[in-house]
Amino acid sequence: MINSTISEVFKLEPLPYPANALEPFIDQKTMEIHHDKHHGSYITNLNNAIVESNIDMEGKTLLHLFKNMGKYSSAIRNNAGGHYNHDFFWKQLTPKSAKEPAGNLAAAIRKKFGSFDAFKMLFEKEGLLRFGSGWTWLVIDDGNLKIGSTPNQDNPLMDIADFKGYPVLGIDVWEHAYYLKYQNRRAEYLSNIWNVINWSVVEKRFDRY
Ligand code: MN3
Repeated sequence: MINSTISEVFKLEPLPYPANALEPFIDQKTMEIHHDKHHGSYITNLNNAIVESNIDMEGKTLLHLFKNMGKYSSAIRNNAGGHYNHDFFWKQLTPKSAKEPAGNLAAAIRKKFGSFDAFKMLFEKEGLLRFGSGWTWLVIDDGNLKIGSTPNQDNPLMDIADFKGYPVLGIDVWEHAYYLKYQNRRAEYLSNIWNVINWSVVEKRFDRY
């Protein structure tokens, strides 16, 4: 049962590496503002919206909200998505990237897209096609790998998403993710992001599916 005296349902976890660890590909200032301010605000606003909407979160995860998102307000949609997506994003980045996937995921990518390079090209293209703010995803849907994108803070787990599936890789293409270093050059941000992907995290997501 929701207790209105509980002011924190969700909390901001620290980054799993120092804020400057992903330089030169993602700069320290961007990481600090993006994590502390943007992600922090999504969590504060989500906790407030849960109380205001009187949603019973006892024993429930964000997945419960995503499966029923059609019933909730845009504040819940934007901020629950914002919290989940950013948590997902930080955890799949690392300064010690293997630069390409291995194991089952590597084999599945080759089978579906022909090669890892062909996959990267399609993924970057999808990221450029997303007009305005949103996310680009690699998902598994019914056993198939698919590339797609969602607007704003939507994600493929939401019942109302126009692109659905189980996410294994998700890249933030909001300007706040790259503007300080790359300004309008989203293509350059996307081509550089491969230098900091934690493929072992992405592989584990794939293998868990
Ligand atoms: Mn963001």
